[in-house]
Amino acid sequence: MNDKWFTFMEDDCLFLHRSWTGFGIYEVTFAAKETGFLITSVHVESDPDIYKRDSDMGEREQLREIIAHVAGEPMPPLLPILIQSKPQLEAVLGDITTEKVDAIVTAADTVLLGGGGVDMAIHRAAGPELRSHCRSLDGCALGRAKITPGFRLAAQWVIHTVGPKWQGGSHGEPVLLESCYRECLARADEVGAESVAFPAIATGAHKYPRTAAAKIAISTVRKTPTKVREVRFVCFDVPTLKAYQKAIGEAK
Ligand code: AR6
Repeated sequence: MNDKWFTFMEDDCLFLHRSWTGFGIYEVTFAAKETGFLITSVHVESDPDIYKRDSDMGEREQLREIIAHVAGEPMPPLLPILIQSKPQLEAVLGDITTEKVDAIVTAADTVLLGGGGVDMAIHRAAGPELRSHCRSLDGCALGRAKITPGFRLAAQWVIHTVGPKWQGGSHGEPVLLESCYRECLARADEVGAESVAFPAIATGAHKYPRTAAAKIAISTVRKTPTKVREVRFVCFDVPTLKAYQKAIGEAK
């Protein structure tokens, strides 16, 4: 610890927190190489209320200095660093079909042909081309995600994911729900979508308790490496919105 940074390691990850506020700013992961260690990823807090970001180059230099300070020795000058920011998170009340983001997520079933709830609303708004396109996808497994164009939607893409049915919580539901969020971010990264809107996956017909589902949504999006910069949780009712706002507040 020095006057600006409190640093600690957990497994292969170095955490750099601000000494005064305690806010986590950097998470740096390392991989062992024959000649030492290589930084494989760097996550930077991008909420401007917590940390005003420098340019990526400035950040790279700053990190090099901090890590050199922690390690007690200078870093090699051409160390490759992949800078990734954590996405900004917000929860809003609304209808996801009207969201002006790069990609919206739908809570689908395994055949991907537009069931009820948010999936039906998205299929209606996207037009029949979406169903025709989905027919060629050969469905989607539980906990996975597939991506299609948004057709008549404002969003360019629709990410279709299949959430778990709530069966009391001991049938793998949390792991499957977490997988839905990770898979959706992976699909978004594959097409370069930088803003993504999620509904409260599995909390409708599938009856996943909203508080538990919101916690998984927030924690998974915060810890998953992604190039997505903005994640909006679009809640259809006030209790769901409150659950998401609370989960976002607790995760800070
Ligand atoms: N915008 C935002 N959220 C919405 C909207 C909307 N337009 N409409 C509903 N929600 P659900 P699930 C919310 O049932 O639980 C379907 O039949 C809703 O209030 O759509 O994952 C599929 O075909 C709830 O908070 O999805 C599957 O078979 C959330 O979206 C099955 O239901 C999810 O509710 C999936 O069940």
